[in-house]
Amino acid sequence: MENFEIINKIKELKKKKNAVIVAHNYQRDEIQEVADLVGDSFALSKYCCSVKEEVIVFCGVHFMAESAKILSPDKTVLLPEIDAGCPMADMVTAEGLIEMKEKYPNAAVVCYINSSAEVKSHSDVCCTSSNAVEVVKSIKEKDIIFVPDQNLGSYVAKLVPEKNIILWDGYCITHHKIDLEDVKKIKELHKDSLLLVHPECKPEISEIADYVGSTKQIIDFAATSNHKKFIIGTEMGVLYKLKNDNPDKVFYLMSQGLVCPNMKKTKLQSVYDALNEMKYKIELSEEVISKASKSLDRMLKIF
Ligand code: CIZ
Ligand code: SF4
Repeated sequence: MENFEIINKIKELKKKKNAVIVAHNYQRDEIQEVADLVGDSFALSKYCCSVKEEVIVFCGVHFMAESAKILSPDKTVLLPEIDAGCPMADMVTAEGLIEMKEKYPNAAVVCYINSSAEVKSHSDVCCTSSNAVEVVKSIKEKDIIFVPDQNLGSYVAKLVPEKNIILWDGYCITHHKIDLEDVKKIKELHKDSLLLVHPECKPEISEIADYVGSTKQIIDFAATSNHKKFIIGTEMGVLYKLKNDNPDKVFYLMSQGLVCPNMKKTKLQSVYDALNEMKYKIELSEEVISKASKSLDRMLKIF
C-alpha cells in the first residue's frame, strides 16, 4: 500500500475508534505526519490528559506510553510496537533502585522520565531533560540519587554544584556512543554553524556545544535564533520538524549514528494494526499508577 492510502485508512479508523495519535519527536517522518500532536514525552502525556477521545495511540517507546497511562489511567493507551523499549530506561530496575536507596537513606530520588513506571513509583520526583536542573534545585535534600542517565545527571551536577548528585551508570545507546573526535571534525567542517546537543550526550560533547537542551528546547532554539546553520546533536527524527518549520535554515546531523532503533520500529502499518486490533494495551496495577503518579505530579507542580 502507498503511504497516502494507509494514512487515509488510519484516519478513518481513528475516527471510528474514537482515538488520537501522538508521536515523539524521534519518530519516522510519516508517523509525525499522521499524528495529532508531535512532541516530547511529557508534552504528549499532558496532551493525552486533555483530549476527549478514549483511545491514545502512543508512537514512541514503552516508558512514554506508560507515562501517558499513569496520567490518564481511564484511557486505553496503545503502544503500536510491543518491543519498542528504551534500553536506557531498562538500565535501572526497581530492585536496583531500592538497594541504592538503602545505601543512601538520606538521599532524595530523582528519576529521568526515561524510566519504568515501577522505578517512578520508587522515586520522589520525576524530571525531563528540559527541567532536570530546576527539579534538582527545588529539592531540599543535599544528596540526590539520579537515575538512570549518567550524562544528564553529570550535566545537572555541573549546573547545580550545591547538590551532591549520586549518579546511576545508565546511558542512551544512541547518544552515548557519539565520539568527541567525530564531533570536532564536523564542527571544523561547518565552522559557521551552531552546535546544539542533547544532554544525553557525553559531558565532553556538551562542553563544546553552543547550546544543550531537550528535543523541544533544541527545536525552539533553532526557530528563534538569528543563526542560519546548525549541527544537531540529537536523534535524527527532530530534523523533520526543524526542516519543515525553518525552510530558510540549514541543519546537519552531528553523526549519522544518531538513530534510535527502538523509535524507528513504529511504521504506518504498525499504527494501522494497533488501531484495528486495539493493541498493545498498556496495563499497570492501581498501586503502581498511584505511586508513580506522585513523582510525575510533583514535577507538574514545579512547572
Ligand atoms: O522526554 C523526552 O521526550 C525525551 C526522551 C527526550 C527529549 O529531549 O525530548
Ligand atoms: Fe532511549 Fe536513547 Fe532511544 Fe531515547 S534515543 S528512547 S534514551 S534509546
